[in-house]
Amino acid sequence: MKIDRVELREIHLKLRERFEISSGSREDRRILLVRLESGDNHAWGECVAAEDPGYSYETTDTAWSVLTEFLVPGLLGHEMEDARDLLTPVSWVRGHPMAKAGLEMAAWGLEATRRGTGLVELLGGERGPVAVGVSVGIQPTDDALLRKVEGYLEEGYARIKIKIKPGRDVEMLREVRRRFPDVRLMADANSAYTLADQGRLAELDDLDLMMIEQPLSYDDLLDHSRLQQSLETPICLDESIHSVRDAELALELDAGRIINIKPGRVGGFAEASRIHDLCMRNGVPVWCGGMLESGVGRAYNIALATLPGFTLPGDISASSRYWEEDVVDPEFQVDGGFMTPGEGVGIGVRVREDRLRELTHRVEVFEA
Ligand code: OSB
Ligand code: MG
Repeated sequence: MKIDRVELREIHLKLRERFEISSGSREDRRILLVRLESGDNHAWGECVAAEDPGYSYETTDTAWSVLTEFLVPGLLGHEMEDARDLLTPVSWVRGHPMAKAGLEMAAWGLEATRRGTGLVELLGGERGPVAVGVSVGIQPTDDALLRKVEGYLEEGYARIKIKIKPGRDVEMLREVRRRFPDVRLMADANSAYTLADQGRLAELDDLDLMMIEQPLSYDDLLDHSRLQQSLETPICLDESIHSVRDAELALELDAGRIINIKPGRVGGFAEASRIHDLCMRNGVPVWCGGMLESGVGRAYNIALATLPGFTLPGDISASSRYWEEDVVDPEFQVDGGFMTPGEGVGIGVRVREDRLRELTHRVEVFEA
């Protein structure tokens, strides 16, 4: 399958509400979409880079730059065997996994389209409803947080993740636990702590959390390992894992006992499935994280989460949790805590190109 045409498109989508995490907050998303074309087939993919380098060094603009200067020119006209080898000609490009993943995942969508099948089948997942959770941003008050959690529980989410930072952590979570004694609860710190906070973090052990996600630095495994030895609550790694090698090192060091796999953070589906396989072999549970994606990115996340090692609910929430109106049809819905992957060929849902045009801020087209 030859890549005949690549289109990069930046769309702007406003979140229904501001999303705050320990490293900053966001309301207006600048999303980079990728459209690959081969013969009569095409598919859309999404690059998960954020607007600022607070989560990763990659941003919408760095991804745009690396894609236009190096990745797309390196792949255009390339005859790929299957989606897994799309990136082979540009394997010399170091880093930038988010930019690479946008292309790589679109290639899986394209491959599925060409074969007349879905992403789930192409990946080898099991078609059916997937248990999903929701990630709740830092709220101005504990009362506001309790109301938010209550609303999401009414919507049926199978697990609630709460963003924390120093000053908004143990007491706040204790309130949530008191009010909802049986709910599956976890916390995500987005690297807001250091080992000096070990005592404070150990207080979380009383709250029956499923895990604490990425408490320490984004590039640190050694301190996570030290912290894990003193905590009963499992640590889940997010920012620290960019490849199967990172995951191997993390498991070797016991730096975390759960891994959040975001395909957009690890360079795409091929690397994501390698991390999944490694974790399954080692009995380490994984779940699929999110990056406030549009429906395009969500289609890939929900498909990945049908693999058997994804035993914990992911951050794969309904379209309406993020947007007034999504860019795919049908929109993603959550019913009784479950989401079902789209039934269509390719990515499973139709991308509304008319709506994309309305939301577009820049486009660049490359032809072989
Ligand atoms: O740490 O998982 C994270 C969103 C943006 C950046 C980082 C994270 C998140 C989320 C939201 O937690 C997940 C989602 O619902 O997309
Ligand atoms: Mg996280």
